[in-house]
Amino acid sequence: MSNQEKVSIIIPYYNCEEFIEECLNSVVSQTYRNIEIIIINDGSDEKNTRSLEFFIKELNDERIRYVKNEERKGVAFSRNKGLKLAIGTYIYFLDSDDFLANNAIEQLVNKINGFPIIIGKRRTFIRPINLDEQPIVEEEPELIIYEENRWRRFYRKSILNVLMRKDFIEKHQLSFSTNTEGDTDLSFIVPLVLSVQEIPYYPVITYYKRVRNDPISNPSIVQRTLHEKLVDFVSVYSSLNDQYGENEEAKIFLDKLWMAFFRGKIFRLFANEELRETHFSLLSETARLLSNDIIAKQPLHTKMQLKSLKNNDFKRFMKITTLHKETKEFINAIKGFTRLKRYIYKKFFTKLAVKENYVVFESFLGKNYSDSPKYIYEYMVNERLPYKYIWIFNDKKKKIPGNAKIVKRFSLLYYYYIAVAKYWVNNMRQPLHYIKRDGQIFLETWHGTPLKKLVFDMKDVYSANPRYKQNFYKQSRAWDYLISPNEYSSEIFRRAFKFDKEMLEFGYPRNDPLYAPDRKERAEKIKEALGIPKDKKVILYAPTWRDDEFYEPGKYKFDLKLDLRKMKKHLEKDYVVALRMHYFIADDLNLEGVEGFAFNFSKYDDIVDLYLISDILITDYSSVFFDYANLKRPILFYAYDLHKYRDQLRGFYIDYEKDIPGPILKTSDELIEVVKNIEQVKRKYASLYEEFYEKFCSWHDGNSTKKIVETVFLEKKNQEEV
Ligand code: C2G
Repeated sequence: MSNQEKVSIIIPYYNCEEFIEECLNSVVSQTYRNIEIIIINDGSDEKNTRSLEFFIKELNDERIRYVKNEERKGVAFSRNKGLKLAIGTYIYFLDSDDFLANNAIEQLVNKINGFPIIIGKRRTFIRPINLDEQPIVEEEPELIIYEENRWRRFYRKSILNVLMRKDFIEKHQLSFSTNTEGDTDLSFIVPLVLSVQEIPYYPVITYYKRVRNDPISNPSIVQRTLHEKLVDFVSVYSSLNDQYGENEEAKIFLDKLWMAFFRGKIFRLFANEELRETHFSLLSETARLLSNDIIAKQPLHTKMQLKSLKNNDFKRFMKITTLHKETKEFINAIKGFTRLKRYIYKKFFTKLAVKENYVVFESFLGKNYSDSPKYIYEYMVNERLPYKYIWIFNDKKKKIPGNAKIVKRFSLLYYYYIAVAKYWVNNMRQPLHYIKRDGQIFLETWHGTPLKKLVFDMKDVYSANPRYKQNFYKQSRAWDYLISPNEYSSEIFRRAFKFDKEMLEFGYPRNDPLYAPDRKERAEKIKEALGIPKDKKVILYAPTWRDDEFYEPGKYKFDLKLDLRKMKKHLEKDYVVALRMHYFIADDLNLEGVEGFAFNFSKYDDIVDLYLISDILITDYSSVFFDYANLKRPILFYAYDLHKYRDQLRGFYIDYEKDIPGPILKTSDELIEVVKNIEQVKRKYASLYEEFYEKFCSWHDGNSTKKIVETVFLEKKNQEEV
C-alpha cells in the first residue's frame, strides 16, 4: 500500500459534541496512516468547543491540525479554509457527525490510480451502527467508470466521500461559494465535473452518513426549514446557471436538480399560506431559466405549472397546483379504506362545525378504560355536567359506566368525533395526522411522573420509531393543557416536551381513589371480584417495558425474571402475587404450577384498583411507584438490569440508587427475604419515604380531578357566560 502520498481530511465542526468522538475515532484509526486531519471549529459554543478541544487533547495525535473561526462562518468558508491549509496530495471532506469505515482512505487511495478524483459508496443511517457487525466485503468489486453519465453521482449535491488530487483542485481553482448556508457544494461540484471526462466510483461502503434524529433542537444543515432551503437553492441555481448555463452538460445537471427540488417539494412549498407568494416569486424567477428540453419531458400538470411560473401568473399556478394536489390525494385515498377514512376526515369532517359540548376520551391508545381520562370522565358524569361523552377503544364492545358513546379507534366515526369535538382528553400522544382546529381544546393528562429521560432530554433514541423526536414535537404543539403530578414533573415536561402552554399543577386525577375515604371497602370489593382470597395479602409486580426488546414498533417483549415457583414456596401462606405487565408488552405469561398464587392482571383495565388491593409493590423503572407511594405502602425495586437500562437505553432523571423509597433487589431470593422482613424494611426506609412523598405526592389530596375539571371545563364556561 503506497503510504507516501499524504491525504488531508478536512472536517468542519459546529456544535457537534454528541457525534464528534465517533467521527474522529474513525479517522485516527484509519488503516492508511499518512493523513493530516484538519478540524475547523466553526464558531461553536463554549460547551461544544470545550468537548472538542478536550477530545483532541485526549487523542493526542500529532496528525491533527486544529483551527477556529472566531464566529460561525458556515461549512463552505470552513472547507475553503481547510483547503488553503492542506498540504496533502489528496483532499477528502468529512462531516463531523458522520464517520468512516476504518479502511476508507486506503481503499480510495489504492483505487484512484491515474484519476484526479474517485467516489466511494456511502451508507445513510439513523440508528447507531456497530461497524463490527457490518458485512465483510468478500471479493473486491470492480471500479465503475462514469463518463457522460458521471453527473448522476452528484445528484445528492454533496462532495462528501470524494477523494481528490489537490493539484487538480488548484489547477481548476475549485472552491465553495459562501453566499448561502445550504447547497454550497454545487459551486465546487459543477466546475469539478466539467473538468473531468471520467469519474471512477468504487462501490464499497467507505462513508457513514448520519441522519440526525433531532431536527428540532439540533438540526443538521439539510434539516433546516423548507423556506431556507428554497432561498438557498434558487440563489445557487441562478448563479451557477449564469456561470455554466452555456455548457450543455452542466445545464442539464442544474435543470434536473431544479426539477427534482420543485417536484419533490411542491406541495409542502405551497401548503403554508403566508409563504406561498414568496415561494412563487422565488421559483418563477428561476423557472424562466429552465431549458425547453427539460420542460418538454415533464408531465402535463408540471408543464402547466411551469408555464404559469414563467408567466408570473400566481392565480393560475395555484389553481393548477391545488387541482393536482386534490387529484393526487383523491387517487391516493381510494387505494384503501384507511386512506379513504383519513381523506374524508381531512377534506370533510374537519370542515364541519365544532360541537361545543362534545368531549372525547382516550386512554393508552384505546387499550383500556383507565388512568386520568377515566377519572375526569366519571367526575363529569357524576356532576351531571352538560356534555356529550365519547370514549375511544380498540374494542368496540367495551362496556363502561355512564352514557358515553363507544367508538372504535380509527373508525370513520372516530374521525368524525375527533374532528368535531371541542375537547379531547388523552393520556398519550394523538395520531400524527390529527388536525387541531381553531376552537378545539386538547387536554393531555400524560401517564406518569417521569423517571426515564423523555424526548428532547434523550440523547439517542433506541425505540422502534427513529422519527420519535420530530413526531413528538409536532404532536405536543396541539396540547392546550398538560397535567403535572408534582413540581419535578412540571420542570421536566416543560423542557423535555418543549411545552409552553398551560400546565395544570393539581396532581393526577388517577390518584384520587388512593385518597378516597372508602378505599378499604373498595379494596375488599375488588379482591372479591378478582377472586383473591380475603385472608391473603397481595404483592403487585408491575414492571415497565424495555426500549430495545421489541418485535415491531409498539409491540414489546418481556422476559419474566421473577421465580414464581420459589416465591410460592416461601410466601404462599400469607401472600398472592398480582402480575401486571406494561401495556406495550405483547407477550403472554406462563403461570403453570403457580395457579392460585400468581394472577395475571396484565389485561385488567385500571392499575389503580391493583394499587388499592396491594400491600407491597414490586416494580423496576416504571413510573407506577410515584403513584403507589401515595398509599405510603412498601415498594421494592427489582432492578436486575439496572446497569443496562439506565446507562445504555435511557438515562434517569433521579439518582436511582439514592432517591427511591425502597431497596434495590437483583434476585428472587433477595425479594423473598425482604418480603419476609417487610416490617423491618419499612422502618429502614421510613424517613427516605417521607422525603419521597413530600417531593412527588404532596400535591395529591383526592381533589385533583375536581380542580382540573373546574379549570378546563368550567372556568372557560364561566368566562364565556360572563
Ligand atoms: N402501567 C401499568 N402497568 C405497568 C406499567 C405501567 O398500568 N406494568 C401504567 C401506569 O399508569 C404507569 C404508566 O403506565 O404510570 C406509564 O408506565 P411506565 O412504566 O412508567 O412507562 P412509560 O409508558 O414509558 O411512561 O412520564 C412517564 C413516562 O412517560 C413513563
